[in-house]
Amino acid sequence: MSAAAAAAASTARRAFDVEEVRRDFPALHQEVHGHPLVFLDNAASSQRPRSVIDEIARFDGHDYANIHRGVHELSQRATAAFEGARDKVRGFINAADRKEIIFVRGTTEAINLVASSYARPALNLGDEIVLTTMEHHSNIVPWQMVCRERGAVLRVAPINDRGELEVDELVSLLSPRTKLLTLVHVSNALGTVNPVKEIIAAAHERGIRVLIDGAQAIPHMRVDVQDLDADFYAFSSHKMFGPTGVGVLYGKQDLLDAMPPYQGGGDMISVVTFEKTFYNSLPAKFEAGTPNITGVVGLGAAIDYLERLDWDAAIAHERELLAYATERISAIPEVTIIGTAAEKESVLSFLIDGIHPHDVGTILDRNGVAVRAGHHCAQPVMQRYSIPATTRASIAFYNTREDIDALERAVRHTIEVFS
Ligand code: C6P
Repeated sequence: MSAAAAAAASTARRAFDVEEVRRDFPALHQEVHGHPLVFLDNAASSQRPRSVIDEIARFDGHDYANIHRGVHELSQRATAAFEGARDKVRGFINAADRKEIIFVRGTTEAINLVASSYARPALNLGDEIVLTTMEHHSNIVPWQMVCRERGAVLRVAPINDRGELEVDELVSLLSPRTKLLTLVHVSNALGTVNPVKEIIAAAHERGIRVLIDGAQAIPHMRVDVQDLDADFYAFSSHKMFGPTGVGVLYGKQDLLDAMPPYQGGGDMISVVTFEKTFYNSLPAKFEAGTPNITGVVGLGAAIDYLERLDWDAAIAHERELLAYATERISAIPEVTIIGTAAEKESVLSFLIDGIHPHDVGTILDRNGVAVRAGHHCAQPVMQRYSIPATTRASIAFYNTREDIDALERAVRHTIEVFS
């Protein structure tokens, strides 16, 4: 981008004003059980701004048709919107080429794609895949499945009591038997931010490729896949203010080119005969069948929204809120915070003495405060702490100090109810 274009883009970006930002999110302005909604379940799915909701309605009402197939006007408009979203994703994560952006259903499918098309052909008896204790089930089970099939094994890097990865121990697990290292960028259960750039460099020194589960990182930091030098990076639209049912696998072009297709079907072929089929080039090779066209267009609209935000200010606001929430909630004597890493984003997981997290979540809900209670699809994290579950408040840039105050009041009320 030229200096003049960069200056124009930065002036076009809005200064961060949380009250103004909140006006963009219609779902935030409602009462739940007679209380103003306090939405602190953003790590599960974030709310969508009006611009995303409107763009989906406009596209569906005006430009919708199947893509890549039609010679007619609507199909061409829909194809342009779909492929335009790919360009937006490329720019958003600074991928080198639009061919490196594969649209999938979400982080889960992105990881399954790599397990199936990258790991399965590479794994032999006794080979290893290295991951960490703090992975989401989506970044455990696909590897278990493919390891079982190929006679390979998982090696698991430990975390310390604060919920930080033991990086030296992880690096010591990397060996000539390691066929892939896969780890989460930001833990959904603990909020820990892993030093992925440093870890990727250590893996690359040993010739090992790395997949990063970026589901919880992408809404909270600027991710630059080239700067990280990630080989694969997976994320979901619905955690970054876009619609559900769509996500992205970023992969380096040479790796994706060398991988076999994940699924067979329409769009991923160039020539089909009963004797032999020739596959399409990237990215179509990995996008068999009619995709979630509207979802991809909605993701593009979410990126447009995020590109207009003042990210530095939004991130600073979120960090300030997390620090405030940590201070307020940890000051309650009955509360224990699970996950106290030095580098954290967005997530406050906690226990209240003698009260099951599901009961906490239910009473918080009665007070208008939406949180998640459970194992957060990260049972090995719960096993690490010998607990069944936590209550998890997760912050987005549209939350406020008043939201945290309401959370604190609701937590104190919960303790009173049970005392
Ligand atoms: N975590 C949560 O409440 P999908 O469902 O495919 O969009 O994302 C799966 C996934 C993978 N990795 C991480 C780190 C995640 O946090 C998630 C989804 C949600 O924490 C739902 S379980």
